[in-house]
Amino acid sequence: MSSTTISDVCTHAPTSDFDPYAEEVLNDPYPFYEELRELGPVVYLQRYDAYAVARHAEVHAVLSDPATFCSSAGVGLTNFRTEKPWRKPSIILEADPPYHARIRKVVARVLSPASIARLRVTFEAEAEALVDKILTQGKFDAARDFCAAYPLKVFADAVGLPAEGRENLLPYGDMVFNGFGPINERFHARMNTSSAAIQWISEVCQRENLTKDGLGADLYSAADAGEITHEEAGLLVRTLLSAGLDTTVFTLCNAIIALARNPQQYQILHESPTLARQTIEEVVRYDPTFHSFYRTTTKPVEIAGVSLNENQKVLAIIASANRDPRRWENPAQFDLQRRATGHVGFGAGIHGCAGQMMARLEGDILLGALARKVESITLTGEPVRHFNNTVRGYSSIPVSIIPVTQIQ
Ligand code: QZP
Repeated sequence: MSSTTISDVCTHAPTSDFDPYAEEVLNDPYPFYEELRELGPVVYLQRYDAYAVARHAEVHAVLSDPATFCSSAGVGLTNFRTEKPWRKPSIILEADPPYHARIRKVVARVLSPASIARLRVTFEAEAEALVDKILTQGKFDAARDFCAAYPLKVFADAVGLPAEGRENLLPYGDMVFNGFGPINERFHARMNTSSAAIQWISEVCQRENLTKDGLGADLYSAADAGEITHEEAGLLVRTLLSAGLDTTVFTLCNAIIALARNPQQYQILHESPTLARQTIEEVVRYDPTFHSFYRTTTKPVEIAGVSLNENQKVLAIIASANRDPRRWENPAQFDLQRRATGHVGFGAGIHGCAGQMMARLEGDILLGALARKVESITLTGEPVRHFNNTVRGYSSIPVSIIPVTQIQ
C-alpha cells in the first residue's frame, strides 16, 4: 500500500493499491484492514477506481444515507448505470427508496420475529437430531456435516423447497457473492460450473414448485393481496435463496472455528448455553461472513473532509468496521460476553439484513443444542478455506467432539 502526500489529504483521499479480492487478502484480511483504517477515513483504491471506507464511523454513515450512497447502481463493483449486471438486479438489495420501501415492507413481514416464531419447534427438533448424529460420529467434517447440513435442511424446508436439487443452493449463492466483486477468474470459474444451478433456482422460485405453507408461499400471498406483483414475488423467493444459505452456513463455520480456537470461550458457552445468541452476535462482529459491498454516490459529497464526485463506487468494508479500535475494545479478541451490538455485520440502515432474525434463530438454536450436549470441540486437521469475492467461510473443518458425561 502507498499513500499520497500530506498536502492533499484535505480534499483528496490517500491512494492505495489494496486489492480486497486477492487470495492473500481473502485468506486473512484483518491486517490489511488495519492498514486501510490507518491510511485515512476514506482511501482511493486505484485498482478498482473506487473509494473505500474501513472505519466504523464512516461505514455506518455511508450505510445510513441511501439518498447520497445509493444501491440501485448495484452493490457490487459493476456500475449498473454503465455496465450490464450478470443477472437481473435484486428488487430489494439493488433498489432505492421509494420503490425499495414497498418491497422491503413485504419481506420484513414475512421474516418478522412474529412470523418466524412458529418455526422454532421444528428448528429445535432438527438441531437436537443433528447434534445427536454428530455425537455418534465423534469425528466429522463440521463444515459439511454440521454448518451446511442444518440451514440446507431447516431454512430450505421453511422456504418450502423440494428436497431434490438442494445441492444447487450453495453453488448458486457462491455465484451471487462472487458477483459482488470484480468479474475475475474466481467469478468465471464458478459461473462455468453452475449454470445448472441458475436454471434450478429459477424453477423453484415458481409458485407451483413451492409448498403451500412456506415463506415462499407467503410472498406469493402478498402478491395475491396486491402488495407486490407475482413476478416480484418470484424475484423475492430468489432473494431468500440468494441471501439465506451461504451466509448462515459460513457464519456457523466461523462460529465453530472461533470456538474451537478459543476453548475457554467454548467452556463459557458450554456452562451457560443461553449465551448461544450472544455468541452468534459476537461471531458476526468478530469474523462476519460478508465482508464488503459498494454504494454509488448520487451527487458530489464530502466524507470526513474528502470530496467525492457523483457516480463513484464507495466500498463499505463492514468486516473492518467491526474491528475498528476507535469503536471496540480489544477488537481482535473473540469475547462472547462482550456487548457486540452496534456491529455492522448485518449492515445498517434501510438495507440492514432483512433475514437477521432468521439467521439468529438458526444460530441460537444450533449452537445452543451443541453447547448443551458437547463437552469440547477440537480441530483434528487444518480447516480448508472457501475462497469467494465477498463471503468468507470454510469448505472443510475436521473436528472431534467429546459428549457431556451422562453419569455424574
Ligand atoms: C444477497 C438478493 C449480504 C447480502 C448482500 C446478502 C444478499 C441480500 C439480498 C440478495 C442477495 O436480493 O438477491
